[in-house]
Amino acid sequence: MSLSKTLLGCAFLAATLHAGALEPGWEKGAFMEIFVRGYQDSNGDGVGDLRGLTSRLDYLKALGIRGIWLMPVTASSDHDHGYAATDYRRISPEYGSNADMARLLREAHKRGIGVIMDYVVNHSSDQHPFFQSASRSRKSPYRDWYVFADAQVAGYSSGWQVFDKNPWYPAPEGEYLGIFGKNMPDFNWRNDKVVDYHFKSLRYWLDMGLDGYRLDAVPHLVENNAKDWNDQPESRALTRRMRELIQSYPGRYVVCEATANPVAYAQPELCGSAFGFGLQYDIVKAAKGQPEAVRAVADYYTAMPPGMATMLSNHDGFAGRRMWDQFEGNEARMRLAAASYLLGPGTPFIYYGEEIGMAGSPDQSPDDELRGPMSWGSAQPFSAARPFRPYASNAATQNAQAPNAMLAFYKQLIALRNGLPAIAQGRFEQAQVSGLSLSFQRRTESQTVVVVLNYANQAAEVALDRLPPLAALVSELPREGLPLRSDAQGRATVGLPPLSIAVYRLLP
Ligand SMILES: [Ca+2]
Ligand SMILES: [Ca+2]
Repeated sequence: MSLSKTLLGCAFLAATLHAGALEPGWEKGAFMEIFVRGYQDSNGDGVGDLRGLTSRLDYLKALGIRGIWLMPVTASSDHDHGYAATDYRRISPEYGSNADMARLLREAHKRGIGVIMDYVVNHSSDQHPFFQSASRSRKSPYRDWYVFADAQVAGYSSGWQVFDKNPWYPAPEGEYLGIFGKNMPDFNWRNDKVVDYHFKSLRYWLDMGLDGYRLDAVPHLVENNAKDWNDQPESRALTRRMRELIQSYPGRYVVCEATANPVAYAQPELCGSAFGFGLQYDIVKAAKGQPEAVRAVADYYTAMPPGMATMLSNHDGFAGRRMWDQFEGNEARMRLAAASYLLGPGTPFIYYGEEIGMAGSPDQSPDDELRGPMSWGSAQPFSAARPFRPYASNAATQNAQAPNAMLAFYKQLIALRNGLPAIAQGRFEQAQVSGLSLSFQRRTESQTVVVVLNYANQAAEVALDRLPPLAALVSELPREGLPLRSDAQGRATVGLPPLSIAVYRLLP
């Protein structure tokens, strides 16, 4: 009795401390997706780590970041991206200790920054002790934790094609399912012991003060047969249960990777948030001056649920190369791409280094070029040693230390998001597309902001005809911009220089 009282007291204290740690609505601020291996090395081994990241929190705070998504940080066998997990409750020794994680959380909270962690739900590493046991013997207590063909009807494993591959692999005993490859065997989520194990692991980090999760590849949790393997009802039901567990803790945020159907997974009753894969291609095309893509961006924002997570690129090659490489260093067009999502609805995720115009690592595979060491500059570099992967090809000129116009612009955009509730939390309304210009309004009950983007390489006169009549608007971007007034019909015209952005706030 006294023990359970004590535990209750601890849980209450932890919840109280956490509830005060972050402002309500923090999850609508800008996030930074961080590959810890590539962020900051603290001990001179050429590999980034949690202490290194903690030492860079002031940089993130100064940038205006409100949330961090850590790519997997628990022990893994790949010694790179971390998605081949060998332990769900222990920080990878290369990155530090669980105590280092607790310290990162405390220090981030002091700066008003929440931290979410990648959680790899569908599979473990083939080196995970559970799978090592399961694969060696049909009598292993962990045999039913994974998906083996011998537990299914005869012929179950024939005729599968997943991502152009047969996902079944031979084990010392029998055949197992590995949707993402031989080294990442799928868990059997129909086994209650697996559910219980992962739910306890999720709680482990939440109890430490973690602010939520990015749940990896959730449409792949449960497969039914060779045809019905993607986005099955059972996978949705499990995703929903995980989201409910996580949000039984106050103030937590969950975002899902659900490439099968991001809009469905972003609904509040399912995951609540999901990455809007596809939008980033249209934003890049719009910023390169393709008119049909400008319309596509407007249509996407008009239709999407407010919980969508947006981005320009991430750690995966399929989502696209780093912005610098896609735009070949054209900073004006990169600024337009940045404004197209940082001033939009949803939760924007900046991929680390994007804010300084960091290029990819040279001579690497499409995935690896995206995961290079952060270009901090030569005064306080990523590492005193040779880094685990080559520095970005433009690290000498484009870094966080050199005078950097991109960084200054990102700070401006994020400051607008942090300072104007209509941008962070407001509805997306009154989108108007004309050629290569896009305007839209962001609105809460008490604030209206008008965003105007000129994607054309020439000056534009943009007509706004859906404003309140006789309204006064002040320029928020550029700061020195002239005020604007709508006529009795709610119309106004804005002159924009080539490849530029204007933001106005309606005076109440
Ligand atoms: Ca290190
Ligand atoms: Ca699966």
